[in-house]
Amino acid sequence: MILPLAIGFMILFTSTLAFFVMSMSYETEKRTFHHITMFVTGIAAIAYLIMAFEGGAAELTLTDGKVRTFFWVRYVDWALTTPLLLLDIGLLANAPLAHIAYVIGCDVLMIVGGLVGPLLFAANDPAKWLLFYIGCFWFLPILYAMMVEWKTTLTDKARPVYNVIANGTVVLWCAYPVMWAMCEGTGMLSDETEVILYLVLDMVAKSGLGFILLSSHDAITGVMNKDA
Ligand code: RET
Repeated sequence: MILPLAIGFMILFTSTLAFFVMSMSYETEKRTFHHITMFVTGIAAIAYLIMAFEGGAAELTLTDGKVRTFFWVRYVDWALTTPLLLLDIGLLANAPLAHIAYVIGCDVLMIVGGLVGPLLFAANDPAKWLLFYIGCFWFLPILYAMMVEWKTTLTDKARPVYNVIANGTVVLWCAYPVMWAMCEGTGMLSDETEVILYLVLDMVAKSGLGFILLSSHDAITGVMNKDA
């Protein structure tokens, strides 16, 4: 269990440093995307380090008596980092800040829905699943923003990289509620499998898409120049 979590920490921490170095080739006022993306991987690196030390976890007994390790610190990580990821994507799309803020609000409700169920009602299926469905409900406006609304405000320069990042994010993010259902929900997957699958998802969603975004010089400078 410790090894994959330590690997996660190392990848995320190295990505954070790499994003910082990449930011140096831009003028200070054009480093917004670098800073946001660095905070995402920086926060997640701390969460992985905590998990590697077996912190931020609780032993939960599900309805059928199965005992699982629930890493609630993941949700603290997500509550901070998914808003930042949406800020990255929304800014890339040139979406109005008020609309990005609305989507972030939905995102926080989504994460809270996933967190409080297992934490407070591990052995109370109706309560746990109801909170999960509420979380899923708040996921819908997020998907709609990325797949429809934000495509209308895009600039031509940002369009190719937006499509890669937004489509990638939609696909990856859809895997998280599925993971919730198979882990916290039903306990179908073992603790080890859960750690490894989340590792893969988190690395691609944060470090992988982060690298794609920050390597897209034209898109970044296009959006930043518009701001200036
Ligand atoms: C929960 C359960 C409630 C319903 C939904 C969920 C979605 C979670 C998502 C998490 C994304 C996390 C990321 C982490 C990056 O490393 C909270 C599991 C819809 C989309 C991108």
